[in-house]
Amino acid sequence: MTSATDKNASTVDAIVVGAGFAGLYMTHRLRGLGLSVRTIEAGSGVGGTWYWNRYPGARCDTESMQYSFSFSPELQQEWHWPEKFSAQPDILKYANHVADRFDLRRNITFNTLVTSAVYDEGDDRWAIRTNTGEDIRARFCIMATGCLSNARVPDFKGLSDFKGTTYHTGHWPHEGVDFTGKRVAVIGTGSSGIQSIPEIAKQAAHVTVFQRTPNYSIPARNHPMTPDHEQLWKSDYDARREMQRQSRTGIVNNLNDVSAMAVSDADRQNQYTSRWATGGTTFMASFNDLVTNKESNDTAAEFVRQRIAELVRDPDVAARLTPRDYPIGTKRICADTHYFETFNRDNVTLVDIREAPIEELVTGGIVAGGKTYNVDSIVFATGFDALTGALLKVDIKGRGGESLRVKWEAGPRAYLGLATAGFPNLFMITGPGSPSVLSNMIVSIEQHVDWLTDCIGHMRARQLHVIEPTREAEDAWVEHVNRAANRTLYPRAASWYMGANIPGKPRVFMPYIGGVGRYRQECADIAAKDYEGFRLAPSSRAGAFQAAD
Ligand code: FAD
Ligand code: N01
Repeated sequence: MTSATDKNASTVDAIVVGAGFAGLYMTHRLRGLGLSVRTIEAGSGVGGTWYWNRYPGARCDTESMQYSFSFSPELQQEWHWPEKFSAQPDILKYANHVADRFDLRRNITFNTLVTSAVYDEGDDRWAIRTNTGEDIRARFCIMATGCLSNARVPDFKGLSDFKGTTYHTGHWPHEGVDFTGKRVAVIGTGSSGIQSIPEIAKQAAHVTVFQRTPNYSIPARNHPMTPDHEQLWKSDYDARREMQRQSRTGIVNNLNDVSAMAVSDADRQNQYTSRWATGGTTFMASFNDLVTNKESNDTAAEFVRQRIAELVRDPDVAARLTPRDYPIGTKRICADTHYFETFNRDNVTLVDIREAPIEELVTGGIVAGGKTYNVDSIVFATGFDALTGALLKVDIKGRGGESLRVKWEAGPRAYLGLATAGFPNLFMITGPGSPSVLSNMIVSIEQHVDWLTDCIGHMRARQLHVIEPTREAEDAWVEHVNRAANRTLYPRAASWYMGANIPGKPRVFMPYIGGVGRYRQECADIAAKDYEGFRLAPSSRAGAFQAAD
């Protein structure tokens, strides 16, 4: 019999890959079911995103009162967030607190990468291998590997020729970086670039920003948590959490539930002005059709363009920083602290690499548009192989040795974004085909983990040991996800949602845009109909679930 506390057990009921928020909560719930669990984490600590992304300025842009676990009433009452949008060190502190408070570390093996997972049909178990040479067998394999965990440095010509220091925002050194007196290049102007550039510019001698696509960004207007705001949430947490769960994005954002075209010009302008003044990405909740109606979207985009023109002194620089060729919100909207104003500083230069493409890296810097920019350090704020990258890094083989990489060659296919046909008892938390990155991810993580816990509990009660979606159900879900995406403006942008940031990656809109509340209901309905679309079967062996102590 395997003990739930035994980190060294080589056969367990469930293996959880990853110890970010998803892996932590999954471990907690599976242990609560009495299953034996091993959680394997590549990093040396918990927290996932918040363990790896330690770049200057890193913070959440979902309000902390909402970007936090709801599963424990005590936890949410006890915890104090210092700011409206908390910084990375505070979110990491929270993840560590959760791990300690619920005694999760005893299940976690750190500094270990899962390299392969192969389904053994003779035994209905997954055979998992790690980079430390360990083999673990598990009934369930739960991939809590993260949607934005596979950091990517583009394959620039001459990459290894550069002799200065290089950093990726998603792999920032734990000891921090001192840029004092340094000439720094930042490549990339997504959320990570937009957060880090103002902070790096405060310290460095000079910052050269290499921008391929300008981004829409809303001032975060972050501030210390006020006792009133904290109390407002804590005195009403149950109801507010329920609102989050039933909402479209997992965020209570006071959605103005009317079309931007249904109001007068003055009312529309007032709505945008007021949201801009409040700050944050809930700007996109100004009207209910900003991501579905191009005419409405144009009004919001134009409002932001006008603000950029006001914030940036040099009109040429302002023009280059102004997004024009994709609808606002169809690449992940950003929230910033003095991003556009940073380009008014004497020590910041913008290089538009659409006009002057990066040709190569050389010993002393970057050559773009025929000009050499000499720098001491390069910061790659170039993003992630999102949604599928971390999953496909693991060599996953299902029934008949089918490879997940091969199955997903033309894009990910998963039923509910939770499981994929041919790969029994393999689950993905916030996988492609679920709301995941289009939502407050902690809400989506909790929903997936709770659903899975109920599902595994249901199986155990009925002595069922194998669950797998049917190809028909999966095809229908993928079709549903695609139809939902095509009703929106999202496919019009070359975004990482579409896989467009990775050369050769199939262009498929990966997350499910149906909305957090609707998706929750769809998952609940499927469970209520005896897990419609899944095939559940008893194992060939008896007594397959192991009791934990
Ligand atoms: P992760 O936190 O990515 O954790 C996955 C873990 O799995 C990692 O620790 C990784 O090391 C480990 N892992 C992966 N593969 C393997 C393997 N093969 N073997 C062993 N271990 C493995 N979301 C929001 O909703 N609101 C926000 O404001 C917000 N801000 C963000 C800011 C930044 C800078 C970034 C990068 C993302 C942000 N996100 C935000 C998204 C964020 O990723 C999620 O909110 C959430 O933290 C994801 O948790 P997770 O556990 O699913 O994945
Ligand atoms: O990555 P990104 P990120 N040559 O992919 C550019 C979350 N997050 O790390 O747009 C030159 O968004 C690329 O250009 P383009 C959030 O979900 C949240 O910033 O592809 N440039 C782009 O400008 C976010 O969306 C927060 O043309 C290249 C940039 O690099 C997600 O994580 C903070 C290039 C990459 O932007 C990812 O954000 C941070 C190349 N070859 C992250 N390749 C919050 O505030 C890429 N680029 C909540």
